Amino acid sequence: MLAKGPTPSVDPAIWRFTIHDGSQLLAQWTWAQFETLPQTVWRGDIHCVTKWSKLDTTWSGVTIDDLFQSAGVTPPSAYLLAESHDDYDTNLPVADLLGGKAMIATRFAGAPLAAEHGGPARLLVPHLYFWKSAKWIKGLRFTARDEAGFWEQRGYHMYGDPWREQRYTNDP
Ligand SMILES: Nc1nc2c(c(=O)[nH]1)N[C@H]1C(S)=C(S)[C@@H](COP(=O)(O)O)O[C@H]1N2
Ligand SMILES: [Mo]
Repeated sequence: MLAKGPTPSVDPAIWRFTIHDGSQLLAQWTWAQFETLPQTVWRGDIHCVTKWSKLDTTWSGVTIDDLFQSAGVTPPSAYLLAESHDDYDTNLPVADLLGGKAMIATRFAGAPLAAEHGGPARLLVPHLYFWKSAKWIKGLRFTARDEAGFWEQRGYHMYGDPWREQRYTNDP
C-alpha cells in the first residue's frame, strides 16, 4: 500500500514520545530524553505486503523492552496501538514488541532516519508486514482489546505474518 498521506514534517524540538493506557498517560520523553535511552542495532530483512522485501537492512534505536523498563511500565493489557503524526495507527499484540523483536528506530544504515521513511522516529517490527511499522510515531497506547488500526479497518489482516501471507482480514 502507499502512504496514507503526505510526509509530515516532525520537528525534534517539539517531538514527544508518549505511552498511554487508554486515555491515561503513563510516560513521556522529549527528543533529548529519548536520545539518552539505551541504543540497540538490528540487522535483517523487511517485508512489504504488496511484493517487495528489502534484504539486510541496518537500523538502530530503542527496543520496546528498554523503553518500558526505563519508564517502569508493566504492560497493563495484551494489545496496543502504535500512533503516528499523520493520524495513522496500527494494532499489535504487546508480546510481538517484546523480547528484542521491535524497536523505536531513529537511525537507518547509521544515519538519522529520513523523513520519507518515518523520521525522526518510527516503529520497526520486522517479523510482521511492514504496514505494522508505523512511521512518524508519536506513541504507544495500550488497549483492552485488539482494536483495528488504519489499514486493519480497510481490509488488511489484524496480525500480518508475512510467512503465513496474512494480508487480508480473512486470511487464515
Ligand atoms: N505513519 C504511517 N506509517 C506507515 C504508513 C503510513 O502511511 N503512515 N505506511 C505503512 C506501509 S503500508 C509501509 S509498506 C511502510 C513503508 O515504509 P517505507 O516508506 O520506509 O518503505 O510504512 C508503513 N508505516
Ligand atoms: Mo505497504
